Amino acid sequence: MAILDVLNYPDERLRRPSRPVEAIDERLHGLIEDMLETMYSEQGIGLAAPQINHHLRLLVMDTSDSRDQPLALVNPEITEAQGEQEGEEGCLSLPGIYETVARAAQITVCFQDREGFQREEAFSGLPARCIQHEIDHLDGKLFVDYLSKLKRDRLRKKLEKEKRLQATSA
Ligand code: K1U
Ligand code: ZN
Repeated sequence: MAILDVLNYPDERLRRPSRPVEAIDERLHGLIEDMLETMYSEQGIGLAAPQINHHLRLLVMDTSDSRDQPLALVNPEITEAQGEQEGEEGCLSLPGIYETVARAAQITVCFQDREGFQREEAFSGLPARCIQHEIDHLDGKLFVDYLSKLKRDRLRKKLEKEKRLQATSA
């Protein structure tokens, strides 16, 4: 198992759409284990493959308080979405940035599990939010894309300032 580097915004590789997973084999199982280890070590509740520069339709998550209920969703597709919920989101590719985003409140997701079985499951609350955030990553979309231009401009300035400070202290 290994802890992998997470790409940071505004890295253009985060904008690349991911391709479907074709084979659920030992290699994919190794990638899933590495992604889970990376997610737990970064204290995340989810991680999408493109964030670690693997442009595959694969996400892992664990929204349990006990941090012992890992899930891997291969080729996930939202087949139904209902209602709306506003909630705070963070992103391991934008450390320290938290913003409120509106998402569907309940979703039904079709996916393959890590054994390759086709499943369809309903999610609500934080798991539903997390899956929508991660599927956005698979499509090259980031939660900051939902913010107003004013908020995005403020965020860009904040990140540029942080980069300048890092460069002067190095
Ligand atoms: O995909 C990622 O970058 C991981 C991200 C997932 C996520 C968090 C919150 C809402 C939707 C999706 C994180 O795990 S960020 C860190 C985190 O654990 C967190 C941040 C805010 C609220 C809850 C958890
Ligand atoms: Zn994210």
